[in-house]
Amino acid sequence: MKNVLKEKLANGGKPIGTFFELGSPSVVEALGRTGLDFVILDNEHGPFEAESTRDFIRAAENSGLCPLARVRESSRPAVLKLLDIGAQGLIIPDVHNVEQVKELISYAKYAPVGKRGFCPSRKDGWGFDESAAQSVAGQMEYWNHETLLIPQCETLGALEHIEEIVSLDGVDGIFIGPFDLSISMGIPGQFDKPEFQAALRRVLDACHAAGKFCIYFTVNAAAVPEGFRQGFDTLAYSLDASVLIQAYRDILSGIRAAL
Ligand code: 3PY
Ligand code: MG
Repeated sequence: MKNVLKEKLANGGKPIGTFFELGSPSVVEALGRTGLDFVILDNEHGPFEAESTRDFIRAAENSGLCPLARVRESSRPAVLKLLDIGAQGLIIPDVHNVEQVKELISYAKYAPVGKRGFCPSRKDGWGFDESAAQSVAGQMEYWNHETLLIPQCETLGALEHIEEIVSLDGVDGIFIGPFDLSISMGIPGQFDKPEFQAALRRVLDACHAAGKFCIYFTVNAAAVPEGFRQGFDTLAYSLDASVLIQAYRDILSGIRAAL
């Protein structure tokens, strides 16, 4: 399936996504009616695994949302399963060094970029989609192009080696995890600190110098337009559950104030 998010990023389309934790395909369908561009099916902090994630991917595809997934861990099965069921991009948490990213590329990208294992699977209609009509080598090139590998920068190790990480062939972009990055820097949640802002600038500049995109995460809606002004290519805003709670709280407090 063509990666619409990748196209929007290439055209400067300022895509906006959100994390999905609530674990029901109906929630994905509902998110598809909001104007969001992508959803991140969170296998790291969310309660579900690959088998349920497949149903969420199906719901995203049917609702016009690009399905990204965050892997539960940096392992070959964690990467392969989510790609083979049709995730159009993988976000990889807890990256600490360049070697780890090289391993991830070897799991996620077919040769010659990596060593991804090949098998007809849901992503290509088990060998019956248009993409599967071409040679095996053609399919390998197609999927390397259409599937995004996005390591997170959320540790001091990743930050210290960010220029080398983004220069690797097979890394499509970086996702900054502000909570874990600030914790790793010893300034938990202090996103306004100059050293945190300098770290964001470093990652952003490294990504753009290497021709890669940079995603920022925020739970503050006002920080989304600000993030685009700072130069981030796309932003992930909050989580489905948090937004639901906030929306009900706001509506109920308005109702109660009017009673
Ligand atoms: C972080 O802020 O650490 C994240 O990974 C966002 O989910
Ligand atoms: Mg994190």
